[in-house]
This record gives sequence, structure tokens and C-alpha cells, in this order.
Amino acid sequence: MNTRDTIAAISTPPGSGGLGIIRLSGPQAREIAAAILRLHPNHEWIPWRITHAHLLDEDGAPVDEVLVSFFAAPRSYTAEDVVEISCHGSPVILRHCVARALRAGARAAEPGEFTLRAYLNGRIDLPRAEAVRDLIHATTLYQARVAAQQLEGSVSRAVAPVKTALVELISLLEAGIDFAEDDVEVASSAEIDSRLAAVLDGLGRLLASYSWGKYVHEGLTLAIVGRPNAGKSSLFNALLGEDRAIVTDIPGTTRDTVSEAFSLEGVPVRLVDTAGIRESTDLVERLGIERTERAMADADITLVVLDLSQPLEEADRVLLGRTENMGWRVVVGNKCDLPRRLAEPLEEIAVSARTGERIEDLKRLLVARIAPEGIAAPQSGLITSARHEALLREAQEAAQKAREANALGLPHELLLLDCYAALRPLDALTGATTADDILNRIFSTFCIGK
Ligand SMILES: Nc1nc2c(ncn2[C@@H]2O[C@H](COP(=O)(O)OP(=O)(O)OP(=O)(O)O)[C@@H](O)[C@H]2O)c(=O)[nH]1
Ligand SMILES: [Mg+2]
Repeated sequence: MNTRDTIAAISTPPGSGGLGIIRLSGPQAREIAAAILRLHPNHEWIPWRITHAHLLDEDGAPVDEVLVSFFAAPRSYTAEDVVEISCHGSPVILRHCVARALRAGARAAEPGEFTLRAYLNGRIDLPRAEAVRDLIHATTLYQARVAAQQLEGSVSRAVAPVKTALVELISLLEAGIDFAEDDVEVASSAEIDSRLAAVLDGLGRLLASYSWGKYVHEGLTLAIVGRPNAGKSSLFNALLGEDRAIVTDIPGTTRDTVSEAFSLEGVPVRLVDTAGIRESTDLVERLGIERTERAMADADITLVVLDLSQPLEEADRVLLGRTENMGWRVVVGNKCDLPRRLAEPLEEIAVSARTGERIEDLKRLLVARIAPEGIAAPQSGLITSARHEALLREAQEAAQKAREANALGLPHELLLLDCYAALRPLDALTGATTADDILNRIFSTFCIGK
């Protein structure tokens, strides 16, 4: 992909809107804009100023009245010259504007190419580029807050102290090897161990934030299962806060899975109501039950609903048995507003889907399950990306190996290999450490005297 040409694209979503924006980025941005617009005869390209203009068709007739903003390199989104043309939001006008820009010498931008350029031009690092994508796709405000913090560099900031500690250790080991004859003190095994322990501690903390961060990013699926009439659809509605699924006193009301999105403390949740599980000869009901099975297999968390106002039935026992070893099961006793007739104390929480009693407690319990460490503040540099998690884990393994090598008293040359192996994935995460970084540290922290 050429990264020196000028690219153009519609930056607003498809369909009609009040406004639509065309973005041009690259060395010819101004030239191309001038070719397709009628600007004021005395127009000058003054950075960060908005000017009024007309968008013209091929025959030079105006097709829209537009506002044009100019961002001069390197202080723009892409760090190149950027011109944004704010048109009225008709898809016809927007497509026409891009088509004309292409004829005037622009190239159609690939998906994400503006952000790619910002990255290639060194304006943002990789975690920030990824945050742009997450911000655009946020479906809850909490997700947006986390992504906005990442755009500000929260991930790189959180990783930086670990990386610094590692680079310091590497410099120490390198210096010990390179300048051994010059009476530079070689680091003691205890000192190396405590430095590696600090690195591992930092990595462990970052990785722990992923247990919640993963759900912030990907959301989760919560399936409600139980025998007919246990109150699954009622619980579904109570959690959503709206009458979405049909509720009747006829067992077997829900025949198909019904799903709806809601936000659990900012985590996007897909809530799935299912057909009650029982032996059935009815074809439609049997097909519904098959779908319940699939929903259970796909769910991150399964809510098993028991009817507290009825004795336990065979169908309940079967379901409890089948979900017992699923890590993410919550047994909910429903209808706590009625006299209790369920003898066994099987439920983890008793609620009433009808009155809404303890539904908020149930939500809190679910949050506690997915965030055992508590909900992270968006600015804490929480890890939400599987790519980051994999890299941190790789660093952790290598640092662990280094610690073991140190405990065994292996030569520092070998230890260094593990330390570099731990540094590499962190570099891949936030950007490279150069040999200069290490040399500078060696020469700034040691008085070699040469
Ligand atoms: N008293 C009381 N009744 C409830 C409660 N939850 C549900 N019900 C009633 O129980 C009956 C069944 O409720 P549903 O929500 O349709 O049950 P379901 O589990 O979805 O049933 P199927 O779709 O047939 O499998 C309805 O008459 C509800 O009004 C509750 O907490 N208290
Ligand atoms: Mg139902």
C-alpha cells in the first residue's frame, strides 16, 4: 500500500443525515479540494480555519454548499495535510464528492487507513490505534470511557513501568558482561531476583485486569434456562427492564430463543431467554429445546432458574446436573414472593421476577462473578484486547524463565536471552525499544569512566 499518496473517503456512516463529511489526507489534499470546490477568489489555506465553499459537479455547477476545514501537517489526525469537507448528508452528494476527488488524483482510502497513517507517521502507538476502533464500536458509555482512556495512552502508560524495569535489568546484566574487567560490580543473584519479581508483579497485575477487560471489550452472553413456568421469561424481562418476552401461566410458552442486549455495569450483555426444558412430544417444543441446548453451549454464563414455590422436579435435577461443572453457572431461585415449597437450599440467590425483588442484587452477583477484582476504573490502563493479553502472557513466561535461570545460577548471557524474550512482546505491544535505549541507560546509570 502506498502511504505517500492522498487518500479520500466518506467518514460519516452510510445513509442520509444532517451532515456528511469527506476526509482527504496526504500531500495533495489542498490541491484536490481546490479542484472540486469553488472557494472564495481570495481563499488562502489557513490551518485550523473553517471556510465556506461550493461543491461543484463536472460542469462547474454547484451541487452543495459546504464547509471546509484544513489541518496542516503534522498537527492533524494523520500527521499529514488533512482537508475535511462537511457537506449536507445526502449519500448522492457524498458519493459524488468522493468520485470527483478520485478523478482529481486522490485514491479511495482502505478501511482504517487514516488511523494507519496516524500510526505509521508516529502520531499514535498501536494501542491507541486499536482504541480508535474500539471507541467507534463502543455500545456502552463505559466501553467508550475505557477506549477514550486508551486513546490517551492508558495501556502504554500502564505497561511502561514494567518495560522500564526490564530494560534497567537488561542494562545491568549487559554492563556486567561487557565491562566485567573494568571492576563494574556484577549484579547479585538476589538483586536480579527482586527486579524480576517486580516485573512479574507488574505483568500479573496487567493480566488480571483482562479478566474484566475481556468482557468490557467483547461483551458476554447470558442464557436463562430452567423448566417450563419457572419464570425465565419473567426474569428476562426483569433484567432488561421491559416487557420483551411473552409471559403466561401456560408451561411451554417460550418456543424459540429470544435475545436482547443490555448493559451490565457497562459490559454489553446479550441476554437469551430459552424454551423450558422438559420431555416433550410436541415437535415445535422439541425444536425449541434443541435451541436451548445450543444457547447453553454458547453462553458465557448460564442462569438456572428454579421455581421456589414448587417442589424440585426431575427436569430441574437434570439441568442442575448438566450445568454443575460449567464454571459460569448461577442458580437463581425465583418466585420468592410466594410461600416456599422447594425443600432443598439449592439457590445462590432468591429473587422475584414478578415484583422485581432482589433483581438488582442478582445483577451485582453477576458483576462479582465476572469481575472478582472489582470493576476497574477506565483510566487504570485496563487490558481489553486479546492481542495485548497474549503478548503480556508471553512476556510473563519469559520473565518467569529468567527468574528460574537466575535461581539455578546460570550465566548472565543465558538470563539475558530470557529477558530479551520478555521485552520483545512488550515492544510489539507498545512500540520498540531500540539498542540506543539500552546503551543510553548503561552509560547514564554507570560511571564506566571511559
Ligand atoms: N408470584 C410469582 N409469579 C411469577 C414470578 N415469575 C414468574 N411468575 C409467573 O410464572 C408463570 C410463568 O412465567 P414465565 O416467565 O412465562 O415462565 P417461563 O419459565 O418463561 O415459562 P416457559 O416459557 O413456558 O418455559 C407466569 O404466570 C408468571 O407470571 C415470580 O417471581 N413470582
Ligand atoms: Mg418463557
